[in-house]
Amino acid sequence: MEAKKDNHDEASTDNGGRSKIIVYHLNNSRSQSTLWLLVKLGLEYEIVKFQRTSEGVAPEDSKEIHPLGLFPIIKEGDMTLSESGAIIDKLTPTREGWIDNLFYSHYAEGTLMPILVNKLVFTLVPKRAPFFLRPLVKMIFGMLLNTLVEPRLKLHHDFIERHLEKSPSGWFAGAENPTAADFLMFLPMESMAARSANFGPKLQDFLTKVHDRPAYKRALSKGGEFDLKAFWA
Ligand SMILES: N[C@@H](CCC(=O)N[C@@H](CS)C(=O)NCC(=O)O)C(=O)O
Repeated sequence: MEAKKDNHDEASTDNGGRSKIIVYHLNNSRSQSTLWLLVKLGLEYEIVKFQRTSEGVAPEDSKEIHPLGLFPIIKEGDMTLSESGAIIDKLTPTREGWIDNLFYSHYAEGTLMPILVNKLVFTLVPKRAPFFLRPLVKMIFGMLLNTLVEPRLKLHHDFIERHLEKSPSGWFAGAENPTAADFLMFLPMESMAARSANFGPKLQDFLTKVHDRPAYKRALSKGGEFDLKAFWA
């Protein structure tokens, strides 16, 4: 078992009568956003840490927690829940009604992350191809990246930059404080920043604002290693 328990030691609330939350955390993963939300909400939680294998995937025993073994996962009483969007909806006490909040909450995992995952896979395939096939595989996947993935990413990058330019606060729903959309957009933003040399100023401001938040800093110290550049090296 690679899981490691780390009891929560933040100043905590009584959790409003709810059971203590267990958050299953994988290094360098989406569960960093869940940790940030938990710290921000001041809920009592316990972290159980999992470490990526040398292949970069979750260890097999994560499937004992949830059959898919994908992070984040939370457990509260009898309920075990995965999917970062579902977790954020479950934990966020008030649902802010803005259309932008709704749109960006779904857009993050439904549209943007699949493109970034494509980019990651297309980058990894040539590196993992048998040595003698590598030049050919690299050429084919390089072509797919340049024709299918990069133009799409550029379109999305510019779309997000234009949206954030209109937000008075720099958060996705234009609210004074981060809402569900910001917690869900955080990981795709980090992934884009990890690889892109041309990362727009508003996107960069968004990440800087997140990084400067005390709850985020505490969540980072709780979660440990979080460096998405490792994936793109
Ligand atoms: N759409 C899911 C994606 C979950 C997911 O793919 N999580 C990654 C970490 S960022 C994972 O657990 N990967 C481990 C693996 O593929 O073995 C969500 O938002 O929770």
